[in-house]
Amino acid sequence: MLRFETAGESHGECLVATLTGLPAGVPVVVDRIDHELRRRQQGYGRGGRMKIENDHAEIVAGVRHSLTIGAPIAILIRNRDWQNWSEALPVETFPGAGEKERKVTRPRPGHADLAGALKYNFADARYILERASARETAARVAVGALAKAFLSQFNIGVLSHVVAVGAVRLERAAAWEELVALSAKEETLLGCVDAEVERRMKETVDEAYRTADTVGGVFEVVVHNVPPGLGSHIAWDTRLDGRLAQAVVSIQAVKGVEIGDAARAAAEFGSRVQDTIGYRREDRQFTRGSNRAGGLEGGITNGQDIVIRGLLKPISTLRRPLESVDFETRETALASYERSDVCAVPAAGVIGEAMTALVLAQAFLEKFGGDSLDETRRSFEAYIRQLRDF
Ligand code: EPS
Repeated sequence: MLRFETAGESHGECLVATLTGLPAGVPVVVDRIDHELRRRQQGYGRGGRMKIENDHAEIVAGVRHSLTIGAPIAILIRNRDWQNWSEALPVETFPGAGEKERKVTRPRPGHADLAGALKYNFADARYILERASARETAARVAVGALAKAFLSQFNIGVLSHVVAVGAVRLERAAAWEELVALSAKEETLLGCVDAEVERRMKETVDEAYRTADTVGGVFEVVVHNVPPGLGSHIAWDTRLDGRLAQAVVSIQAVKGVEIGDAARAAAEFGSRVQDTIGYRREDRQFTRGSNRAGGLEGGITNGQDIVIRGLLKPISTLRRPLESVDFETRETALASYERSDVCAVPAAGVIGEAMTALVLAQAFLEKFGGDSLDETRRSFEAYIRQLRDF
């Protein structure tokens, strides 16, 4: 069973991730992981923190001579900002530590501050926001890059693009090749495949900057070349659509998930939303008239691209803060503000890719198993023969 965990506070020493269950023999290139980390740091609207950090994956276990060895993989990503926080967030307290604390006593509406402080019984939301912060997603992207490396051995690709920033939307489908070109770019603006729409998205972010506000949006993750038969209809928790939805909605600030054309389909008659079935005799392949189902039927991949969207609310840390209550005085007060991102939709897309790749690699290993990549490949190839002979 493939599983991962992360640890680390936003302004602590580092982030840590472990990934357990990847077969032995998967090629790992640290530069590829760093490329994904760099993609996550980018996008127009990112805040001052991204000028401090330059994320790099330090693999400290589970990979030797550029191959996984079947053991748990552990990755560290150091926080450069830690040097500014070592006295505010020490592991062991020290005389005078109280004066160095950077308390957050005016919880931000929309952040985990208040709910977390109540739950963990802290009179200061600092420890809550340190862990709730989207900084944690750097660790997810690092292990997600390993899941992608594994899936790429089977020619499966996972990429994303931005389909909306605020009210500005991309109104056409994006081709896989466009996503490939987007992901290879050294600089990301807003991660949209259409330059004109991206320009209008930028205007929306500029408006948020001007008005000291923030803006959300929608990203779309596409999984290309996925075989039919991953996930299963047999139980609620084996359905891959549900598992992917959980993975995407677990990303900080994501409040909604859409698979395929779900929102449009809900407003249409049934005859207009299904994907008709055809057959091509020359290569003995079933074909589909469209992909409104987003590659999933009955919680099983159907061989079409998986298409899953994450709906991001605007980031809750506002330069023009909203009304809150001070924990100490219980008086009305404006919420805390230090600094923040104004828009993080492209970054969320990269995180969505990582989460999707991790869940998909898990479903893939459930079906094909294998302690070594060769063993997984044998089982995969036998299944592909079964499909051909169906
Ligand atoms: C975040 C607040 C900001 C973001 C951070 C998420 O950090 P800071 O408080 O240090 O300015 O930059 O995201 C990252 C650090 C990152 O790597 O994505 C929050 O409160 O969620």
